[in-house]
Amino acid sequence: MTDLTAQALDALDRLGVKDPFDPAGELSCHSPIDGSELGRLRGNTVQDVATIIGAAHAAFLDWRAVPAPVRGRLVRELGELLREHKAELATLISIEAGKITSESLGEVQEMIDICDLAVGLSRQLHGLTIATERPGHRMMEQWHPLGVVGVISAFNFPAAVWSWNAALAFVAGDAVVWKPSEKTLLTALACQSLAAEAARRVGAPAAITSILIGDHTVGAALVDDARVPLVSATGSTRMGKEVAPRVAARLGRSLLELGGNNAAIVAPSADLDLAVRGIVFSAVGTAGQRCTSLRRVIVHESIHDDLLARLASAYETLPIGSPLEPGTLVGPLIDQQAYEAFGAAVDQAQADGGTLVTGGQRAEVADGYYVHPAIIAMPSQTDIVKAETFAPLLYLLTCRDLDEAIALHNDVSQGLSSSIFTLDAREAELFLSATGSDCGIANVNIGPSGAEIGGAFGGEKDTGGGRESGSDAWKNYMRRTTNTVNYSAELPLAQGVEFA
Ligand code: UN1
Repeated sequence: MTDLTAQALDALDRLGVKDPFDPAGELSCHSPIDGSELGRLRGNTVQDVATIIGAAHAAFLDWRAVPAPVRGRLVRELGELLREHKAELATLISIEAGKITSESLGEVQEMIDICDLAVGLSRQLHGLTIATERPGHRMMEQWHPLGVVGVISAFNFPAAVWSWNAALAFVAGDAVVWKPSEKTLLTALACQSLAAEAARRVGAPAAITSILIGDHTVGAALVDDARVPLVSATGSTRMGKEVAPRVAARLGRSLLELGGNNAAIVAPSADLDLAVRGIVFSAVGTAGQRCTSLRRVIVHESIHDDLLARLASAYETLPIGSPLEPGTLVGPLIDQQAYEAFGAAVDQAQADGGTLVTGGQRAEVADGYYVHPAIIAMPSQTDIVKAETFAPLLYLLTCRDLDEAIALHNDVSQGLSSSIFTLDAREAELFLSATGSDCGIANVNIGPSGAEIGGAFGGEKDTGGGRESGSDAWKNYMRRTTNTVNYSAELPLAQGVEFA
């Protein structure tokens, strides 16, 4: 047994997952830290999916009748369990997803935060009262539980993305069936264990929370099941384009949070020290493997050289290594495929006329796929710049004015997150206006990544249009009814229709 396996098993044990491994299992769990196999798991079959969804649906039928503020207790328990087990869940995330400890702890904090938000929401799932044109009538709307929510999540936020969906779905009165990434199954088992324990503590039906362990065939069975009115999918645009038509074919709803190609515009007035810090965190954090990671900097020509020099020197001292070592800022890429995509993008950008300013090579750390984060100065926004490469690869583009910057900014297919560094209020407001950034998230003087859960999270165009987490995203997980009540003894018809 490797040291990482022992650590993972110890964390799992404390999270309530006892002896998960089965040497004969068909699914292999790896750590990107050293590429080693942690253990093997037996997956679910397509037949299992139908049974699990059936049980979830039956649980939903009971759960929807529990008053929402009482449902909130489940999420409060989940939040408490996450507080109690923050360190071991974070360790598991680091071992499986390769995130540095501080970011793994941050991910668990994000889960605690959404639980807090959901507890409060459980008393605020309110509809409108609307003026009616008919005397002696009242019109109002109510929000009712929706049903079984299918959640599909990616490796890079192996726990938080589930919690954004699950915490809201649980208070909304729904059951959740989760298909996690095959790359982060242990983290998923741990989250499921905590949710099951929270359900047990409050006496909620056990099957309101379940997971599907397996490959895309298991995911497809979830997507195609008519008992699942909402499929919330986070991952690549390619995955979203497969999921959305299948869900639409049975007239289900999808909530999509897909790829990003997030940029930062750096204007002449920018505070460059702040900009450099914001850019480095967003471009290099999570080894560039967030959907909100910064991939493009669009800098004004007058400060291009200065910014480039500062970024290059910041990049040259980045500590690359095991995410479990204190002080590391750049952990490994998730796997060989991610490494190859990084290398191919670095080569293509140079073939397109780009200049490799720093990084781009493999860093020799253990047996994992560690890389030196790259900056490439590009003469123009070529196809490779428009593609999302899930790695620490930052393209630098030059602009002559803000109009040109915004045009370049929006000239990609994705529309998740964006930012501008400027001290000029006019520029900042223009960027946030209807004619500015076309993304779901637009920031001023912070990078595009690291959003808090209070805001609606998601984006436009190839990002899929969904909004998760805060604001009124809870409405995705409920069904709206419009109710008109006649408390008079007359029957006036709307639109003045006479029918007698
Ligand atoms: C993702 O990468 O799928 O804004 C989510 C952020 C995080 C969430 C990222 N709060 O970077």
